[in-house]
Parts: sequence; C-alpha cells; structure tokens
Amino acid sequence: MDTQLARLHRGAPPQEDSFADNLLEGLAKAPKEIACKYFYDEAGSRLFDAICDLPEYYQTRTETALLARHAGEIAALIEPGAEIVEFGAGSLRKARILLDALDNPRAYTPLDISGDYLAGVVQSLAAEYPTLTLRPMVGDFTGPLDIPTLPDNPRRAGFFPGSTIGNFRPDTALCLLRRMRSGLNGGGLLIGVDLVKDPSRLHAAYNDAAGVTASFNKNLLARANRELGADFDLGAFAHYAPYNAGAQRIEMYLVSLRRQRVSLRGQLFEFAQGEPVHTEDSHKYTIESFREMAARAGFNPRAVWTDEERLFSVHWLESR
Ligand code: AVI
Repeated sequence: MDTQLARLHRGAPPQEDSFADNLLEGLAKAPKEIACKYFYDEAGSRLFDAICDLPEYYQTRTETALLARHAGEIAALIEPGAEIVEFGAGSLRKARILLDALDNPRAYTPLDISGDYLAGVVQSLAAEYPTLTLRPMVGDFTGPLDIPTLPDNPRRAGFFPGSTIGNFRPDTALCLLRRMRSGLNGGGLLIGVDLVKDPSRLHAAYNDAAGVTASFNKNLLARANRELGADFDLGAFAHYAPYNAGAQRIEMYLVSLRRQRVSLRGQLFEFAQGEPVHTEDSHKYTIESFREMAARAGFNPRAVWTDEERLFSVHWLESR
C-alpha cells in the first residue's frame, strides 16, 4: 500500500510565511481583509469541528444524513472500481460513508494543505480499508492539480463536501470547478452546496448562542499573536456576521471596538473605532443557480438530493 505524502504541486510556500504575507498585505488594504483559509490552524480546526456540532449549524448533520440516505444511489452513479479524489480537509465521517457504500473502490486520494491532517487520515483508514490504495497529497487544491494517474487508470470521482465551494466568490468558484473537472480526467464530482433560505436561519448559523463562531473568527487574531508575535487585543474586536440578501452570502468581519494600533512584524497598523476587517464570505445558492454554474464549468448536472426543509443540497455532476 502506498501511503507516502506526495506533493500536489511544486514550490508551495510554507504556510507560516503565507499567513504573515497575507496579513501584512490584507491589513494594509482599505477595506482591511484576511483570507479565510488561514482559519484552519490546529486551534481553528478544532473550533470548526465544534461549529459542525452546534444546534444552529444545520449544514454538517444535514449533509451527512443526505449522504447516508442516498449512499446506494450515489455508489451506482460513481460505478465500481473508482478512484475517489477528495478536495480539502473533509470530515472522515463523510468519506467513510462514501467509501463504505462504493463497490470495490480502487483508491482514495485526499488533497490537503496540512500534512499532519493527511497523516492522521492515513493512520485511521489504512487498517479499516486494507485493499484500498491511499494516496494522500499535500498541497493547495485551488492551485494546479497534478494528480498522477494510477497504472491501471481507474475512473476518477471527485468529492467536495461541506459547501466549501461557498467560501469562494462565484467567479473564482467557477474557475475552481473547471480546474477540478480537468483534474478528474473525465470523472464526475459529488459536491455539497448550502442553499439560500430564511435569512434568520442563516444568521443564527453564523451567530451561535455559545459564541463558538465568534471564537473561530477571532482565532485569526490569536493565531497572529501566537505565530507572528502580533499584539492584537482580542477583547477589542467583535465578531460580526450579517447576511447580505442581495449577494446571497453571509459576510464575516472582525470589527475594531475602539481606535487602536496593532504591531505586526515591525509594522504598525491603525484601526479606527468601528472599522471592519473582512474575514470570510459564505455564498448560498439555489439548486438551479448552482446547476447553472456547474454547467458553465463543463459539467452535466445529473442528480441532486436535498432534505425536506431544503436546507442543503448534494449534487452529482458528470463531466461533459
Ligand atoms: C467551511 N465553510 C463551508 C464554513 C461555512 O459555513 O462557510 C466555514 C464557517 N464559517 C463560519 N462558520 C463556518
């Protein structure tokens, strides 16, 4: 069994430097911003797991239930002997539902920026799926996808759960879907997409009563303090996550509660009272608007599954 951590592409910069660069650049902009991919250090990933269990955050349990309920149909569409390529640090629970339902899957190829995460994936799956080839690949799946083909060239199927597609702007999401399509060599894509719904339901999901999402958001500042020696006062920033109904997205910000100055890597950054730092967008789609985007990316949207309340959707897209 090949369980080495291969690199998805060459020349990826170490993440610590990228975070520093992104922060120095983003805080110098007007309006200020920090890229949402930096949420996920160890503490941030733990907070995200806690978000997934929140009563207000319907997404994870709804998608997991959809995958379990329709696993047989999904397996029939993917066909026997497929190589499953998972984009990003998915939850192993969802990957297991898929792998368990599939007929004789040939290989599981998870792509992730975190080598530690991938090493954990390999450790937990190797014993459970002794006949499955595990091909973890370290790298940023939003970059070029150089996934070597296996000698017997099995049909590929992509797996992109969790509505992570919503964290990209629609034009970037379209490019990403196109790139995934070409990386899948003619195979299909199983993708989870959060749906447009009652704004109060969306608002609650990103403004939970226990304040876990607020801690997740502020972890960006805590991480800058930990890793880069910044001196952010976490109590002087507020989590703010409104739903922008016109753009059909949740927007996340850290808002400075007072006029303040923060030092980072020898530079000083001024914050006005009430000044926002944009940290994330989470776009919501209708089933139709997502299928339209998938078609523009070169997919043939084939099957879609949703729950009774139409909170979340799982799509099977075939390559054209
Ligand atoms: C990972 N992603 C799909 C989550 C979302 O809902 O956009 C990240 C998140 N941000 C706040 N809560 C969860």
